[in-house]
Amino acid sequence: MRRLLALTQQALAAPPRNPRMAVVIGRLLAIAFLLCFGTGLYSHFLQEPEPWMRFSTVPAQLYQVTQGIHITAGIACFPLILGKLYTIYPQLFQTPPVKGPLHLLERASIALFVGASLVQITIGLLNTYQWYPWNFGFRQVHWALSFVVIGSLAIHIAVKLPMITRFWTRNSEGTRELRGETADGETPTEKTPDAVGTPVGGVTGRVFRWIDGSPAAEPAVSRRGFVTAVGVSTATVVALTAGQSFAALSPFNIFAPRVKGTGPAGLPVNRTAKAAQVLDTAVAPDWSLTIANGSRTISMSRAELLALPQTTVDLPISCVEGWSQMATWKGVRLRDLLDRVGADTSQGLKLTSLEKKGGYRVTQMGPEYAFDASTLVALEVNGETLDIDHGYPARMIAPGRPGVLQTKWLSSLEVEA
Ligand SMILES: Nc1nc2c(c(=O)[nH]1)N[C@H]1C(S)=C(S)[C@@H](COP(=O)(O)O)O[C@H]1N2
Ligand SMILES: [Mo]
Repeated sequence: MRRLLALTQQALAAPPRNPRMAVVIGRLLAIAFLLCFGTGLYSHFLQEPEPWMRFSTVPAQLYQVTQGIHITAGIACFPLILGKLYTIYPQLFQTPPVKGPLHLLERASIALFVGASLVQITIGLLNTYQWYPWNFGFRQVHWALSFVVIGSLAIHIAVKLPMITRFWTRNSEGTRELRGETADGETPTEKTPDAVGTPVGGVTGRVFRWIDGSPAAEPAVSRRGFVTAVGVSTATVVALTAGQSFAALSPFNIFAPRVKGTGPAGLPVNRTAKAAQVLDTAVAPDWSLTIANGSRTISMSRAELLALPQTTVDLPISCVEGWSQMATWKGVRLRDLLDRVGADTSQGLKLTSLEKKGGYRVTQMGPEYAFDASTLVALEVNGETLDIDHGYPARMIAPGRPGVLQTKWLSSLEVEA
């Protein structure tokens, strides 16, 4: 058994499979994970704020940027994780498989880390295509898994810290040993494979031998070829998808599901009026928007809203799924309507849509958005009457908020006590 494991490890040896490469890719992955985690926390709390939380309404593109980073860094994790797994997977066959309780814990934490990360980025990617081939709530699972991923990442880094420091830079002790140098320029001593994670055959220039001592063919993958492959594939997936979030890359958006500039009024649609089952109610002649503050209630038709002073603002739709687009909105300042029912600037709002069912039929808006001068009950977009798919007869548009909270087909606004 031991011999079989050792043979397998030997057979899988290749120049990129060494601890220095594991550290180099590991660092990039850690950066990507932390970016995803930070921007993910922000996105989560925007959608499910604690009562005391207040958010910045400036710059209006804040969420567009944070969520664009979230999705783009998440996509970059695919080639990076595959590259990292490529460098380390011969170690799956290390002998003995388990050296003791601590070693078992270390290997279990890595298994958890790899498994959770792969599930996390996969469901995240499928979500950007609005494809849900599972029957659990995406948001809850993605949220819970993020703590498993970050927790096991912390354990992984702690356990590997000695190795990480040995291979941190090109001139770290371990890296130099890998190149066959020693710190004082003497002839290299025999490596201590256990301490560095068994770099079997992981040294350039070394003759590869089978376990019985016979020379083996040079591995087909050189270190440079490997770095190029990981680098190019990461750059490619980023370049071909980031255009959904970042306008400069828009012409190269090949794979991302949303294309800027398409849809009614040149703006993509996320949930259609048909899907939301508002085809009748949205065009009903007796539609009106109800605004209530305790017992003070007003009700306004679209014509009445159009007769009020109109404001024009440029604000983006920034979808949690990563796509975003700037648009020019025209409508009534929300705070003008709130003044009419005597709301004060410490009060938040409950928004209700005509939509029959769906997670975003009823949403909450904090006072920092409700009283911002650029938050509108929008009646037009890009110079046209709102299309029914963009929320006719009236929709909410506020700076810095996730697209899911830009409620379409408004029905009522209730000031919270
Ligand atoms: N009532 C309601 N409003 C909604 C949604 C919804 O499902 N129901 N989807 C939101 C989402 S996820 C986004 S990204 C934006 C998209 O706006 P658009 O379709 O006008 O581009 O609308 C939001 N408004
Ligand atoms: Mo969205």
